[in-house]
Amino acid sequence: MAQYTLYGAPISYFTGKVRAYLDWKGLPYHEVLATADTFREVILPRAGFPVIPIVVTDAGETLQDTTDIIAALELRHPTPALAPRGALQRLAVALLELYGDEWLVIPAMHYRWHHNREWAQRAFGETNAPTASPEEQIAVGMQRAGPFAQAAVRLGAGTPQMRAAVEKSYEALLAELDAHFQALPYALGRRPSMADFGLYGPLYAHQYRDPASGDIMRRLAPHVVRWIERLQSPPTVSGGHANDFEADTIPATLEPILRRQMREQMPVLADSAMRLTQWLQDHPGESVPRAIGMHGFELEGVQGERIVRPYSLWMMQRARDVYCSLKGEDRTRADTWLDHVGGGQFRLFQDPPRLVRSGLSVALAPNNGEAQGLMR
Ligand SMILES: N[C@@H](CCC(=O)N[C@@H](CS)C(=O)NCC(=O)O)C(=O)O
Repeated sequence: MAQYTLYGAPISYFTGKVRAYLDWKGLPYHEVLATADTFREVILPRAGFPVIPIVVTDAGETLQDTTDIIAALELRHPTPALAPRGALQRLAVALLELYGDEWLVIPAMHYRWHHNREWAQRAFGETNAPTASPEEQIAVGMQRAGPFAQAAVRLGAGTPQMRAAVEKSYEALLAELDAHFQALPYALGRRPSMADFGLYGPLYAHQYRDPASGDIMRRLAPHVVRWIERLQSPPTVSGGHANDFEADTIPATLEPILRRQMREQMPVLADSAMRLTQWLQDHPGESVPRAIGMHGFELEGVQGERIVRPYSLWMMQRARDVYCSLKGEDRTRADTWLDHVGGGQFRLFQDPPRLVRSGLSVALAPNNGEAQGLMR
């Protein structure tokens, strides 16, 4: 008897993240396809807005947002442990989840909508209207896929020069990931952590499963393919305590990946924080939209434009919380490691006011964090 119901779809980035997590944890669940009917009858009434995935528990609670879903399930099912205890590993995990969720969405959307568009439109139609005729599915798919296709451009992959830069960066990342997974089975070594599920989101549904992207991955990164398949048929994990993670070190082969994140994503987050802080001052009492205008960014030496996403700063806050909670020896080790991977901007990040998640955006935390003892 299933304890959880996952409403999602094979084509969905964030469904992939939660599905891989549920499979590895061995939690009892069944998956329901997010068709148009499912959206109308279940997702909209429960979540209040159209989004996948959501998880519904046997007790009827609705969980939304993959980071919050996994955190809630981890509290209920602490073993096998997903979170390492060591300071450096906790920091690396939070950073890689931020990277997977909020940065690798750029290549994921670019490749889907600029290299797999017709396939993706058909897949959207089949998901939305599984019983319709192929012609109807194409029409439905084109309509449903519209906003997602535009998102590739809004997230940054607009001009031909920037699209080439996105591909250059992604192919280099694939080479770095391939070297890592050639050396080690999982991100932190011998057992999966949240870093694996964070990276699996962008890399599975779009980059492994979409046909043209899957060809690229199989050609350039066979060890990444094997890691994806390993996460889909998880071995039983021995033990189950957080201290099963190896000593608190970060594998050297992860360093180029974190260095890439620091170089590419951190300047965007720093500018987003400045803009959100200003926006909050200029719009007192207003709810924060999913995008607050556009800003410039740089990738592989190319200048582009993208939306400013407040939600990314909530994910960043989680990583900053890990860092800011470190004391003494742990802080010193984290600083040394961050400097080593080019993380000066992360260390010195100018945090916006304390945030809480609100749907697909954020809101100011009550008392702006003071009540939560989070003053820095
Ligand atoms: N941060 C959210 C993102 C969820 C999300 O973006 N889901 C996509 C499908 S993979 C979606 O339904 N998007 C609807 C939209 O962006 O309006 C999470 O972690 O759950």
